[in-house]
Amino acid sequence: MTPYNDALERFASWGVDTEAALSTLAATPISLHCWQGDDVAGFESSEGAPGSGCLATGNYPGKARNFGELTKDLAQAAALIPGPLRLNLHAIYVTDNPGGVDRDSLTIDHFASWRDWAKERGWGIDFNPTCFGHRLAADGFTLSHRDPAIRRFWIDHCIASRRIAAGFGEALDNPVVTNIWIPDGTKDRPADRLSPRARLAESLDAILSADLGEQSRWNIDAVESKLFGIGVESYTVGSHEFYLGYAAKKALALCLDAGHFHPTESVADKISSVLLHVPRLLLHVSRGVRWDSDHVVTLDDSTREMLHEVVVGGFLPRTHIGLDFFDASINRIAAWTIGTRNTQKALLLALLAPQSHLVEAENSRNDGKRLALFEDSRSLPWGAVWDEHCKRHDRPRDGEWYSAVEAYERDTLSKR
Ligand code: RNT
Ligand code: ZN
Repeated sequence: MTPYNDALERFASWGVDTEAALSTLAATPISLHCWQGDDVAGFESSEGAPGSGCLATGNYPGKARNFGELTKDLAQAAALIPGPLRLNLHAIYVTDNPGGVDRDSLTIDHFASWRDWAKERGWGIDFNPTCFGHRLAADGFTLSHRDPAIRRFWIDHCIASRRIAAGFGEALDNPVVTNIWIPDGTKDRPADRLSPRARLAESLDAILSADLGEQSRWNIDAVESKLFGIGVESYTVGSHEFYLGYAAKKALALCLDAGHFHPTESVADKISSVLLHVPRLLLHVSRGVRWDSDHVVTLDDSTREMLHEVVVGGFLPRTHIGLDFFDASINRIAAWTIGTRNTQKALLLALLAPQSHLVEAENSRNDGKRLALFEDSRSLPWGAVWDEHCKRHDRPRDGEWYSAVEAYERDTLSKR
């Protein structure tokens, strides 16, 4: 009896089919965020304007400086991650822009290297307009800016991004999520909370009304809210309520970033509510430590519960799982590998939950039994199922991959 066969029987006695769990896990891609590879720097040659709204802390050596290095690092991480991946790309990672056009004029041709790379690897892509780190975002406002010319620039960048996404989708035969996040907000209490929000709604209307024609079926629009940011402590224009209402009205995907709420709020609890009202969910799996610190995802209860809600709600077909963390203080290949494997483990644990028994206990009002099932199921031999997943995807098991990171650091990263 192998450990996996033993686990299979044990789970079966709890009403759980480990083979079904493994095949769902194997069919669920995780969108690997390119920005962990270089601390959200990007490849634009221009000024490198301040006020990014995304703060990576740390200066671990060896970060990727160009397309060649970033793709090499992504391939190394992917070699340690079992199961399908996509690439979550930001517009600042533009590769083929010799003329240096500004962000409002980017097209799919400026991303030809990524398109070819993804095609070769069989990966899907997700895309993000970059509404930060630019001279026209230096005062902290973009789509809600009071200056119509600045607003127009960011509207055009977002329209360009939707077209790029659709172009990727068509080329890869795989729909692309375009996620809009903006940093707009104020450090201190604003006098007028309404006008910027009204302008943001108007800008989004303009962005979404741009016709993508035949290609539109390859693009899925998403919007991402936030509670606060550094320097934007008192007011965020694109708040949760703002985007929940907007996404419901326009039938958009809603992005829930695990770090974008009050630390005691349960993001897991929001999922069944929002998916009654919006067609699709984008998760930004992240880990806030005291604030939206974007730490590497661990196998903590909040991550587990988020994925649990997605699975037991039957929402997996309507959910896109993306990662959003950037730790510049540790080896970046390790960061990707740990965070992605943990997201996959959280998904596996959700797929292995004894849901039929839990619901039965709940329906018979046996809440003590329900709690016992929840707690006892934590020690079921799910590690053997995870090992089996790693084996079937020809990737190292837990405890057996870090030496590859060390070798890569020695041979490649330390030479940068
Ligand atoms: C910022 C948002 C956003 C970014 C990425 C880089 O708070 O979470 O998703 O992290 O777009
Ligand atoms: Zn995010």
